[in-house]
Amino acid sequence: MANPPVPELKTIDPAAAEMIKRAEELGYSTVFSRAAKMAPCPIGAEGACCQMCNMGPCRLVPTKANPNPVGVCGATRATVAARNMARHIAAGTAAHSDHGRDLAFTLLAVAEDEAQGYEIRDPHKLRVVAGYMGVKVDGRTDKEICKDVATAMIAEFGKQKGEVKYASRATKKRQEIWRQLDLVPRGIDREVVDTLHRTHMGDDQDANHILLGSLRTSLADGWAGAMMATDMSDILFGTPSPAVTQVNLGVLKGDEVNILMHGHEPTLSAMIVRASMEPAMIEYAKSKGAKGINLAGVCCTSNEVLMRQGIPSAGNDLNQELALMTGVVETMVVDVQCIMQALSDLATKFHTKFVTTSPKVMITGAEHIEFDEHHALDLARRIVKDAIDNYVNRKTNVVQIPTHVSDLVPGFSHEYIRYMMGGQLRGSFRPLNDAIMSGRLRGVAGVVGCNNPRVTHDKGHYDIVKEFLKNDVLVVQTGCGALANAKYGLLLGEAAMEYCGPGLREVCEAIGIPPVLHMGSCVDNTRILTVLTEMATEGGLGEDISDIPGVGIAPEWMSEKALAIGAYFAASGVYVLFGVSSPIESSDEVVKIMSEGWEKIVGGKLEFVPDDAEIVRRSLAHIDAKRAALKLPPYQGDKYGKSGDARMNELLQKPLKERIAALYG
Ligand code: MSK
Repeated sequence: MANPPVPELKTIDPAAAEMIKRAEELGYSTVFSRAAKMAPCPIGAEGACCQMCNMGPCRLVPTKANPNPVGVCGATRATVAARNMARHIAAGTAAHSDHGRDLAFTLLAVAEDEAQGYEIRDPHKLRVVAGYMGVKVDGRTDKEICKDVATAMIAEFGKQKGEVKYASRATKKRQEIWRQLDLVPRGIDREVVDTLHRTHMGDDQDANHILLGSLRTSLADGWAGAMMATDMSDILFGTPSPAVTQVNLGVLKGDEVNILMHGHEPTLSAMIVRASMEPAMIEYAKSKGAKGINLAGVCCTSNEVLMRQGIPSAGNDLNQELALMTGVVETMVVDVQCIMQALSDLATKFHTKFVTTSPKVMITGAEHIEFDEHHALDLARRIVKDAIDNYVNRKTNVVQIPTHVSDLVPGFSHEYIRYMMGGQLRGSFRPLNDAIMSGRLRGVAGVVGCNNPRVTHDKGHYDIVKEFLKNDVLVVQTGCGALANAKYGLLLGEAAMEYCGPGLREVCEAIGIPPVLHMGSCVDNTRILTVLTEMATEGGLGEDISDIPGVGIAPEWMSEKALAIGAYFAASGVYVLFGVSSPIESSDEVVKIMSEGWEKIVGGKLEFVPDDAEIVRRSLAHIDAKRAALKLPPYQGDKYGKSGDARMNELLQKPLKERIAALYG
């Protein structure tokens, strides 16, 4: 099936709808209008276009006369679809992991006292990570440990032989499965190169073998590059714990200097937060007539500063242009990934400065202020000061800020989840496992990933998660999916009362958590792997991630990083479902390999299912099948009746005598 056309209803986000309408009135294009104009190439969309060499590109479209077309070199539809998929996974792995590499160099600069503005914010985590990396801690200073950890992390990228160190964090059973299949990554860069090499013209032509190679490459992301990136961010900027903040376009302020931070990396954004809070900078903003400096994020840079510094978010991926359309953004500063090129032109329609900062990312028309971890605070001060200077250029006649904002509680790191179930001394995953074993929770789901204008903005995230809550499935979210449901109040404790089944509601009330836990940016999907591993080792739910009644969903995926994430979750034993459309639709053989084939060998699989209701149906069927395999009682939605709080509210309406009778019989 080719990519679906743009849906009639472009978004369920009222703020986004208001700004899409405004763009239409002003005659400005957005991702929504461009998607409507540009039909997807049906051949590329289903993975049937081969561009690996200059004898093509070959379009492998079956006809009556030729039902099994091959390329000029003889490549089959299966080979072409598998090669395309493998290259996507390699690109996604490269992007996430390179983010980790940059953090490793910042960590090293901190250890050598050469990183202006940065410090070790979580020395406890540094010591935990040192343990994973085989770095000695006894009798050593934080800086000494930090230097060895950073050096060991950097070495993981260029390692040629052996196994990446973080693979040992998986369950014993998982490690055995990987070793038997030769799936343990040797070094991060080596696996990316391996996939790029084997998919070059004239190399690997067995679809199954190509895809097996791509699984190892994806594991270099999930169990190395991205997992290390998460840990290093925690060491440098603090391990997240819950905070209250806000999301949606209404976080922008009409009377303050607005700076939007967009992309993925926490390094420069953390310094911008610091610079914007300096009293001299605030005074400078006031001297220009602004009431203050207002920071907001977009996409995953937003998730990074949202969960650590409580900086509000202007929204997810498809909100990026709409935020500029408010006319109040003095500067939009971007780093890497998910940054639309259209922003550059759109910024010129307003007074907005559009600033690129990564040595890897320049965009025509943007001002480039290159990030350097040695002088990051000075660079951040320059960016903030330039934004303040730009405040006087704001065209007040084009200002329109939607009023919509929602509260959310982000910041559920796996460390905090463990802590909230027993405190500092008795923290464990036992209560969570017990809740699944008793049937209070039917299972768990990770609903993650992007937005995509080929489907209604945020709708897949919202509809699927609400169904899970109704069915007593505890949900964790990252990336743009988390920001989507934050807009609709699902990342708040109150959501438990409104949407959850009785078992889930009871668990949320007992622990004091929302039923949807924000676990970070898209790099932080690795936190979910850690939670699943801890659940598997806690006991009662089998001995590996593949035994747990759980699923992973990306309802509105669009990036190659999403495919890398989907592949490493499948390789870790998770049933993964992607929405929108299938990039392997052209080959039944490849569809079967990534579903039944992968399930047989690694216990997890990756399927593309465009219908949200079908995603929920397959997910719940899988969760129930896993419960049965563990010999747990079958899930019964009405078994737990009313939760404590709901029952108390009802009882409080009754006369005292009736209340006592109801409670004590
Ligand atoms: S930002 S990769 S659109 S989640 Fe991480 Fe959002 Fe997807 Fe980019």
